[in-house]
Amino acid sequence: MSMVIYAEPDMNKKVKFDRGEMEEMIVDIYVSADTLRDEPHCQEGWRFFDSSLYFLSTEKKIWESRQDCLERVADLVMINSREEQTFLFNLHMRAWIGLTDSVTDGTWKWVDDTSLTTGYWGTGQPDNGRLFSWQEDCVEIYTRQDDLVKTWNDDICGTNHNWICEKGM
Ligand SMILES: [Ca+2]
Ligand SMILES: [Ca+2]
Repeated sequence: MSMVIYAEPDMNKKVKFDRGEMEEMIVDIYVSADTLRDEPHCQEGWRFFDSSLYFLSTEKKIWESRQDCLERVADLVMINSREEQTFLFNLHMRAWIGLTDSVTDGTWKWVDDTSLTTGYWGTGQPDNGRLFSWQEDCVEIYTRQDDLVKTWNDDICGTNHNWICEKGM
């Protein structure tokens, strides 16, 4: 049923299809849409941005919600660019991201074990819970700030938050 449409270099020349051809093309478009919908990467709950898929939880869990991501063949989100940070900021979620210094205090590592290069910390963060006596080793993105490049906070890993998983396409 597939067909090839050749574009004429002469833009003034109108391309004509008869009714049968048009109907066939319309069927083709619907079939393609169905095929796309059935692809695993278009499953419900995932959002697409710049060659990654993101799962936004509706539940809240401790940072080890990471397990949920691993079960989805993904991992907690790693924020690798300002564009990605902007995308996540615009979701207006407060959620765990895949960054922690639980191995060596003060050394921030992404879940794939790469070191943090550019962080989008909130003002005064990370503070390791400075005002209190606990350790804050896990990072959340939060939405109270207006400045989209100042939205991370280190928090206690045992706190319950939503979480965001990411997987590459
Ligand atoms: Ca990423
Ligand atoms: Ca903090």
